[in-house]
This record gives sequence, C-alpha cells and structure tokens, in this order.
Amino acid sequence: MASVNEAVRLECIADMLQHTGLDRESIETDFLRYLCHFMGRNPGSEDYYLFKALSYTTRDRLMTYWKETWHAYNNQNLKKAYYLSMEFLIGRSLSNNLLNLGIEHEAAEAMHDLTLSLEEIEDSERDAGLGNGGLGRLAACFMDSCATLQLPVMGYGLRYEYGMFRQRIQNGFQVEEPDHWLGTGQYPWEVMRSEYTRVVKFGGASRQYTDPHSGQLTVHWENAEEIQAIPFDVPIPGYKNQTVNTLRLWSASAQEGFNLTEFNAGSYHEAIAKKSEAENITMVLYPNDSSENGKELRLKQQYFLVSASLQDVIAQWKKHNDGFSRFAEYNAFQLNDTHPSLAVAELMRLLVDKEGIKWDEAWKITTQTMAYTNHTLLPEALEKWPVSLFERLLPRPLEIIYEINRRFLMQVAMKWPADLQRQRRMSIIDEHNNVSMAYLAIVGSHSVNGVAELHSNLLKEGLFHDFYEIWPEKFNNKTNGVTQRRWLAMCNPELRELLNDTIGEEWITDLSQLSNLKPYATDAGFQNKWAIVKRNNKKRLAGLIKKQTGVELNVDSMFDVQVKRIHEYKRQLLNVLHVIHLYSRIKRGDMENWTNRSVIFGGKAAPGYAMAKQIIKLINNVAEVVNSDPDVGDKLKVVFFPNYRVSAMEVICPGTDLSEQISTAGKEASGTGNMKFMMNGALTIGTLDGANVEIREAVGPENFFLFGLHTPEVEALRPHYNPQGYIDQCYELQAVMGLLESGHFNQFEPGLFDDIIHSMRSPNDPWMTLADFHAYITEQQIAASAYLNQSEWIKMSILNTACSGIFSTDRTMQEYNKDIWKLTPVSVSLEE
Ligand code: 26W
Repeated sequence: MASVNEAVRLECIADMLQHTGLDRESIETDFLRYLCHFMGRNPGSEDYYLFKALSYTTRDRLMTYWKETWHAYNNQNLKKAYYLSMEFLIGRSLSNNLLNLGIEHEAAEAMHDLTLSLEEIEDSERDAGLGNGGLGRLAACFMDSCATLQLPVMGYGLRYEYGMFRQRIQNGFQVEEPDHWLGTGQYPWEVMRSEYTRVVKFGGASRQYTDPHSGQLTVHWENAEEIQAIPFDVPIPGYKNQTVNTLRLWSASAQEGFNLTEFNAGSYHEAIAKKSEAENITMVLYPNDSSENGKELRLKQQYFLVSASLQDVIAQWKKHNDGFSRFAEYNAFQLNDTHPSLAVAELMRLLVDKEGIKWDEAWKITTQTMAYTNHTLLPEALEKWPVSLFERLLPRPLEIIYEINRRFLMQVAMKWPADLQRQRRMSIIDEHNNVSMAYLAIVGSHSVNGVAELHSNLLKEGLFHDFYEIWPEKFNNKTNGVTQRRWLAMCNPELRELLNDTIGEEWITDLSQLSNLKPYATDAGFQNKWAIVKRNNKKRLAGLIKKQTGVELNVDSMFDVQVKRIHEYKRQLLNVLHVIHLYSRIKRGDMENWTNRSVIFGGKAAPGYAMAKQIIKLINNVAEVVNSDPDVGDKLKVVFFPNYRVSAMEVICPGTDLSEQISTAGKEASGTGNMKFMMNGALTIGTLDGANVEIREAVGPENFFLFGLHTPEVEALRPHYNPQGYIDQCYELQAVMGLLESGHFNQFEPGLFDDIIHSMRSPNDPWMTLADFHAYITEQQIAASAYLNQSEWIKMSILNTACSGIFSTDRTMQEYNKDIWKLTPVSVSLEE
C-alpha cells in the first residue's frame, strides 16, 4: 500500500468534512445527488430509492469519523477488544445513525423541503435480522454503547444472506418465509473490504513432520478445502462523539480458480456445485435459539467466523509488532456464548502451527485474551459436537482440543487425586464422544460471566460448579442492559422531549440521570403530560396492530404485552391460561373490579419446535373466539402480532402498560425486553427470574407485580410435582381447563391442542405452568385494580422509568471494561 504523508491525509479529511456538511441544505443537495445522479431516480420515486439515497448521504457523513477512528485505533499501541458473535441483531440503522450523528432534525427538514416524510423513508428500511433474539440484540446494543463510550471494540460476525425468517400467520399457524434482507441491491451501510480477505480451511488431514533444517517438529493441515472469508464493514457510530466503530461481517466465497482441476477435467457441473457449497456457509442464519446440535453447517459457520476473525486480528497485530510476547496485553476476545468458543483452539493453532510459538506460551496468551459469556441455563442449549464431525471437518483443531483436554484433566487429577467421577464429569470430551463447547470455553478463558445476578449465581452453584471449585476467580456477573439511544431516545420521541424538558438531555449518555425524575412522580401536572405521551404511543401501537391484524384495540384498555421468542420456559401458555380465565369470567358475568384489557403476543417459534408452534396456534384460536364474541366486546381483546422483530419492538415497548416476564424461575438467564419496557414506563408482572430480580430491587417491590415460585422452590417441588392437585384446589383453573379440554377453542380442529394439554398436565412438566397459575391470576387482578387508579398507576410508571438507569448497556460495557477488557477510551476529535 502506498504511504501517504500526514499533511495530505489531513487535507483529505478537511476536504471530506467540507463536503459533508451537517446542515439541512448540504443534506438535501447530497440526497438529490444520490437519488438523481447515482440511482437515476427522482423525489417521486419508490421509498426504497429514497431510503437508499438518504442512507448513502448519512453514511458519507459517518465516513470521515470512521476513517479517523480507525486511524486513532491503529496508530497507537492501545489495547483493543473483539466481540465474537454468531449474531448481531441490528434492526434498522437510518434513524439510529441520524440520531447518533445529531442530524435528525436537519434530515427531516431537508426531506420536508422536498415534500417527503423522513418517517416514511425510515419505515421502508428492512431490518437487518442477523440474530434470533436476546443474545443477538444484546450484541447490537453492546456495539452502540462501546462506540458511545469511545472504547476501541470491534465486532466480528457473519454476513448471512438470509437473516431471521419472516413469520406469516396463516389460519393461525406460523409459516416461515425466507428473509432475503439484502434485497436485489446492496445493504447501504456496509463497505466491502476485499483487501482483508482471509482463507479458512475445512477437511483434509493433519500431518506431523520434522523440519529438515531446524529439526523442529511441526504440524501441517493438508489437503484441506480452502474457502475465502470476505469482510463487509458496518459503521457503528457513537452518540455525537465523532467515534465510529466497526462491525466486521464475513461472507463466504469460493476461491478464485476454485477447483480448476475439476473444471479442466470437464466436471464443469461438479466444480460449480462445490462452489455454491462453499458459499452456503454464510447463506442462512440458524433460526433456533436453543438447539442446533450436530448440524454440520452450523459447526462450519462457527469455525469460519472464528478462524477468519482471529487471522484478521493477528494480521493486524503483525503489521505493527514483532512477535507475540505482548499480544495478550493488547488484545481481548469476548465470546458471545459458546458459539465462537472454537476460538480457544483456533488461537492455539495459529500461534503454535503458524507462528511457531511453544505450547505453554501460546496457552498463556490464549487464556489471558479469551473471556466467555454464558447466556443460557437450559441444558438442551449447551452446545456439544460429535468428535466424528470434528474429525471430518476440523482435524487439526480437534487434535488441539485433545491436547488442551489432556493437560486440563491432569490439573483436575492433581487437585482431586483419584476422583475419577469428577474427571469424567469435567472432561471436555464427554463419554459419548462429544466435545462440550462450554467446557472448552471455560478452560480456555480467564473470565466466565453470566448475564444477571441470579443467573451468574446459578452457574456457580449448578451447571459449572466443578469449574467454579477449581477457578472461583474466573467467575463473575455482568448484568445485561439495553442502549437507551435506540430504546428510549429513538423509539419514544415524545417521551424523549418530555424528559429533556424536565431533567435535561444528559440521560442520553448517562442513564442514571433518570433518577432525577423521581420527585415528579407525584406531580399532577407532570403525570398529565406523562399520560398524554403514553396514550399517544398506545395510539401509534394500536394503529400498527390494526394495519397488521385488522383488530381494533381500545386505547383506554390496559395494553398487556408479551413479546419474545416462543418457548415453553418463557410460558406464553401461562399467559394464555390467564386470558382464558378472563374470558371465562366475562362469560359467567363475574365482572367485579374489571379492567378492560388488550393482550398482545408476539414472537417467532423455531421452525422445528412443534410445541412452540402449537402455542402460536392456540393464541390465535383463543384470539379468534374472544374477539368475535359479542359478550366480550371491548372488555377483552387478544392479538398475535405477526413477524415480531426489532423494528416492531420500537413501536411496541413505548405503547405498553404491563410487561409480561413470567418464565419459570431459574430458567431465563436475564431478559432484556423486560428492561426496554421498564425504561418506557411499563410496569412488570413477573417471576423472580433473570434480571427481573434486579428490576424489582431497583424500582421497589411496591412498583412491581411479583408472583410465583422462587428458584429453590421450583427445584424442591420438581420430584413431587402434581399438576392435578393444583387443578383440584382452584376452581378458576378448573374452568379454564374445562374450556380448553372441551375443545372450545378448536371446535373444528379436534385434538389440535392435546399435546399442550398433556404437557401441562404432566407431572414431568419442567416449566410447572399450573403450579404458578393461581398466584399469577391473583397478581394479575392486583395489577388490574391498580390500573383503575390512573394517578397511582402513572406514578408507578414514572418510577419505573426513573429507576431504570442501571439497565443501560453503557453501564454493562463499563463493567466489562473495568473487570475484563481494561481498555482506555480513545477520543476521536476532528476539530483541530
Ligand atoms: C443454536 C444454539 C443456540 C443456543 C442458545 C442459539 C442461541 C442460544 C442463546 C443462548 C439464546 C439466547 O438468546 N439467550 C438469551 O440471551 C439474552 C442475552 O443475554 C438473555 O437476556 C436471555 O435471557 C437469554 O435467553
């Protein structure tokens, strides 16, 4: 690469800045230039073109800062962190980038001058749905916070051609449709960087040989298939701070001249088929958030991400450094769950095989740089890969895992001599010849964290107890958060203005400032303003629901919302039982202390998760019966919001009164939807699970609707759980089960809900839905009565927002940084 002198570089920056003014006129000029010159359209053309033109205009304004940030990070010896994640659930970027650049108003005015609506243009952006749920969205919030905190953190992920499937509801059933989110064109935010292409190997065999000159024993990974990883960079702007961090997404591509021999031998067809097989690696996101074990392509994706990213970091390192003795001082890797935990073996391979570093030295570097975050307690979600699959795809990394395990088990034996049981329990390779990715991650990392207090404690006491006993110092907690830029400032503009007028704007970068709202909680004038904002947000949500489902909601009813992946442990079923209970009350005329409600569900079921799909069907059937019953009218409405996604949540959480967080205690690692709702002034009805515990602590028990068994009670009950006993004791539950079992909600679809009914009636029901039913409907009635006293409710709503300050990912990232990464913030300033 040609080296450019510093004066020229600075001149170039000055020039760029001059041509990308942040004022309305400059935005308008550039927008028109893109629209008319670059794309050959005009302001009357389809929203898609308008969106692209405005996105390019915005990206241009990020570009100077982006270059400068890159320059600042790479021209200094400073420590950097890399967030390795199979998922980044980014959602839309236009409105977010305008907000963080501080040019929302200017852009809106520029569009207005052209008689266009910024809101409509923003609305035409497709979600980048490169994630399943909480774990992927958390990664996206982390990226936003790191940029705002000016932390030198880079994200590494995969550029899936197809993101999370689109969910259509047909006759009440979920139907999955492919989400070709890139469309026919390009994602306007990304920049392809082919100069940083890396090569990733699969298959072949590992051979040892002795270097004839040095006599050194080395290992070669031979006859492997080689696949190119091409990086696409997405800018991640901080909030009004001139920092733009990078999310680098890898796309798989067959090498140029791929299989030329086969090609030349006349096997044209086979050669091309192999090419598309290579490119399959980043074709589609696995739409499953609990198990995808044993799927060859998934393991390939994981290794592809890890190998390309580590090679990238090492290549960057070698540009500025000789040798690896200080590598661990300057680099940190955070593993987002076990999905990228092959990084442990891959870093060892690169250091030992490629860089010629001795095992012990390489192991020190690896364990000092790697840190692992666990996001789930569900045993079925713990990744295990058959050794046979490794032998076929990743022969050399497998050898390295064997060696890691051998040395590790020696350590175990040393600590607990003759405890063979324990050695067997802790082995990275289990008795069924599966590689336990969690154990590999723990052994190879210096930090292991859970994502809420309760969850981190349960890891130490349960799942990872043996490991905690060897290395108590590794274990720590980092309670999740959400970014208030997207989840309050951007998605709730009316509340943002009210907050700004009341307590100033500082909360946007320091969420603890929200506590200054507390004195206003009982101020009648402020309560009034608060109520108006909430009502407007409910109108907006009702409008969207009407458009999507045709169901009309009464905005004065309580908006009771449960949106998240459909999973038995999250207990959407318990919520449905409550709905049926309310319906049954209406039918029998039991209307004492009644509160009108609109119950809103949303969420995707993994395509292969039959029970979750049945739950969706049940919700839709119950909705059908309830919404069409003239006895019910406005008293109760039920909707299933189709295709729940990031951009939907941006409308849903501001318009919610009651947030449902009702998982079986001990099962939800943290939850982050719970935090978005709280921040936007919803009250929570929930179990003592995940971060609910901390939410309740923060807001005070009097402002939280708690119910249900606690974790130890759940575990104590499990061996003698008797669902029939709960039915016998509770006439409301008898009524509900009576309706369900009589087929009232599946009159023309006999037997449809039998599996659901059996699962709830089973003494082995792991989620113990019926055990919490009575407590749940009791607490729901308390919430309903509370809603009748609007001034009290609004007070609690204000307090929920006021106490949500700790649930910012700014706080979370500061904790990761202080305890794990230890990076120094870098300020990027273009003023001089
Ligand atoms: C395909 C295998 C697999 C297994 C687990 C894919 C994805 C997972 C994730 C662990 C699922 C997930 O998203 N977990 C959620 O992570 C959030 C962020 O920490 C937490 O808030 C949620 O409680 C947790 O369920």
